[in-house]
Amino acid sequence: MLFQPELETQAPEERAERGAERLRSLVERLARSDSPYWREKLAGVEVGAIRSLGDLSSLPFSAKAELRDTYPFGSLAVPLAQTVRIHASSGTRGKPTIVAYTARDVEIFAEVNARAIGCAGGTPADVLHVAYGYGLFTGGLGLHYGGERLGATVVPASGGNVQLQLELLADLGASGICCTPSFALLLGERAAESGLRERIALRYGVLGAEPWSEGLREKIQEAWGGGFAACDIYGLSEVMGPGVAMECREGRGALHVFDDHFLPEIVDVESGEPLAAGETGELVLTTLTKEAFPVLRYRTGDVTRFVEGPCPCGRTHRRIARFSGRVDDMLVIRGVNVFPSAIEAALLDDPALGGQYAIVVDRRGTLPELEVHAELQPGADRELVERRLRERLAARLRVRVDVVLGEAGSLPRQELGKAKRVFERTGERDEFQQLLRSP
Ligand code: DLL
Repeated sequence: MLFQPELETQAPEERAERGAERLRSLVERLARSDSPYWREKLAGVEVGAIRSLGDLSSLPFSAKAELRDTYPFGSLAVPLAQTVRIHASSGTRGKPTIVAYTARDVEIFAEVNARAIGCAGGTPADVLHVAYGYGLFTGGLGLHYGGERLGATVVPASGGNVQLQLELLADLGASGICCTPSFALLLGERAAESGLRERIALRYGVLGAEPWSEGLREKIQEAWGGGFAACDIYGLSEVMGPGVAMECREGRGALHVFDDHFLPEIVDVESGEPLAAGETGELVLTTLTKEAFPVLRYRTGDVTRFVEGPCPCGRTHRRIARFSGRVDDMLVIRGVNVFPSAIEAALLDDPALGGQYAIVVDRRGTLPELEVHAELQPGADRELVERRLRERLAARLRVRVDVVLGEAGSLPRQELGKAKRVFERTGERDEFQQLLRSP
């Protein structure tokens, strides 16, 4: 369902014209703001020289480290009294970044998430179960406001408490669920075990906040049955939260970037130079309409490419491919670059394996070694699957990988937050063993 049909199907040239006006007014606003961060960054930038979106590449980048250095409010572009809400990035890579919203920002946050839920097939008649964490994390409240804005009946379930969540999904008749893909799979597994699966009639999932492969999508869709569409939602706190880009159920494989609000570029990771259409690089985002906490050419660290051509859903937003990882997630194993997402894809291509896995980087020797833990489906031949997986991983990654297969259900499940898949093992500390030992 299109929540804002005129805006979502607007001719790209018209949107670009409006975008250039918005960009000009953003730069003007930031250069005049009270924030020394913005005044310094924009010193020497001539606002009059910004005539079209093509001029974007002449503007300076902003980076996560700068936002962290100006903690908490150094890059705030309005007086704090004009803001109505605070969120924070999850802080898994250091100190959290504080982000703030004006009332207008909260309105747009809700609008883009209403669009996103519509992309997955959501309607105002739905009961929508939101199982992203509520709190400083943007996921819960972002999709909550989006669901309400769409007119759905929102159930603010938040994370954890799997049994209660399953009962609510069944009793309240939810058609849509918003949560991380790993939690969608966990709920699906437990629904089957507890016998509640038959009483749950989910049609779609708005799944994101962590990378996930096509293989995991298949597992989730299998767990929830034929009619369930698992759709990918992308976003980040520094730019807004969820609702920056969303996959529609008609054109799966690519995400619509809501580019009337968030302007995407893809640049070379090393040089920062814009890449040609179709080339893979780092996604850079500029917020065109945000008031409190705008970003200019923000280096997201997320790796993707533009996907050209019209989408069958009729939306005209620029599309990007699903994410292959983060610039800083890349493991370097004996000189070879390995993205955890490539390991996930290789694992989930094997029908004899479940959707849970863990990657251990063993750094006890001179050179790091990779160890992959996964779960064998009941009845599968362990030796055969182990050998098959070892060979597939070696062929695809070009490094040797140790494979350890356990029974279905033997790996720890995470009920809160983003799935942690990569664990470090050093002489002093073994994160994976610690996890296995924790209750
Ligand atoms: O994860 C916002 C969000 C909430 C998105 C709910 C989607 C759903 P942060 O905690 O700031 O914000 O983390 C942002 O998570 O830079 C990506 O590396 C990663 N990420 C988010 N969505 C996806 C996705 C929220 N669909 C960081 N695929 C981003 C891959 C994703 N990675």
